[in-house]
Amino acid sequence: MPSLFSPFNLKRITLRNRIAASPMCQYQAQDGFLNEWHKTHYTMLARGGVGLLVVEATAVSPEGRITPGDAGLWSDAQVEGFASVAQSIKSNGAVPGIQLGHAGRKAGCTPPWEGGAPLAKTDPQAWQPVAPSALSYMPESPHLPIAMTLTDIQRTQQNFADAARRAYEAGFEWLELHFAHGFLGQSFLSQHSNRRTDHYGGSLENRARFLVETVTAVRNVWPNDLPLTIRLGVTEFDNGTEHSFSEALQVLRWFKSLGVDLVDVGLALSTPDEQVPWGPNFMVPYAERVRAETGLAVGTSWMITRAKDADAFIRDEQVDVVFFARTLLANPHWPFQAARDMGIEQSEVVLPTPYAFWLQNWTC
Ligand code: 8CM
Repeated sequence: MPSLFSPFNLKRITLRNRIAASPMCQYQAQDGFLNEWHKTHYTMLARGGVGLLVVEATAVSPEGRITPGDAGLWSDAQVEGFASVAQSIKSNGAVPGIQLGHAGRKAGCTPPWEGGAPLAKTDPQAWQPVAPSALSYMPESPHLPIAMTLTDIQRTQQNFADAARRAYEAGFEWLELHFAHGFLGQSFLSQHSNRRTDHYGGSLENRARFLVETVTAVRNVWPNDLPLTIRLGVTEFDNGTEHSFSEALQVLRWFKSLGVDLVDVGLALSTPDEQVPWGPNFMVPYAERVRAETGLAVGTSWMITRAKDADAFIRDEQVDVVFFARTLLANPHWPFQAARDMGIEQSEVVLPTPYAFWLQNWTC
């Protein structure tokens, strides 16, 4: 019977357990380049015992950054820093994953701890965001994104493919495309942000076209024997919650036919008015339905903090992996503590010997 501490196989990859570190933006990069902050941070998380570690949202182009401090893989020169991080994650027993994204109309902001608002137009670091349509996320924002031309769309899809190739060259073994949280992919899918009248807007098939073509472009460069996964916001928590959920299921079926292996079931966050029903484990029922109705492997996150809950979700085959974020920031050794709380023998949990010895054997 699977449990939180059972291995998980996907393509040629085996995770040592079902605990995954969610992509968590650090906003500490410069011009997209990683540095010592990232190396220490990711090494620490990997050493703590997670099975999968997904490196933070990494922009596929400079204008796709959420903030000026985002990680980026839009140039070959950036590969080296990522390779060093991937190598460190791997040598500490976790599978190195990476999330590639483009923030679309949510690009060009200050980090959350400085307010998260769009950069002032006079700020030398500011840039012009692009989006499916010239509609801002905040209704009365003076920062209107520019509607992408067909050339912009094709270039951005090529940016995704090029960044995926670089991620592979850097040694990553698990790829997540960020099509959630109101960023570019999600904003093409949502009727709230996509008002295009060409073949990228209107019907579901048209609104999904940007995502489907991007997945196809990435699939062509990302090796077939490594997991290709998508974080998709599966529902807009507004008057059309069920409608957007059934649309997402259809999109996921298309993704499956293109060779996508797993969905990281996320939020849409398409408009500031969404009434997200925050609460412990609230996305698990959606993930379970995605798994049952598409046959895709799934993971989810959001307010899952208790090992016993996570273990039950795996055991009951509601999800295949569980993504943790703040829980791991607060305690990178949470996997070890979780195993202990569940009465699991040390041999089943990966903790480096110098840590495990003292934690297991020092009794006074
Ligand atoms: C950053 C800010 C806001 C989000 C995010 C991120 C990074 C990754 C992600 O979601 O999946 O919603």
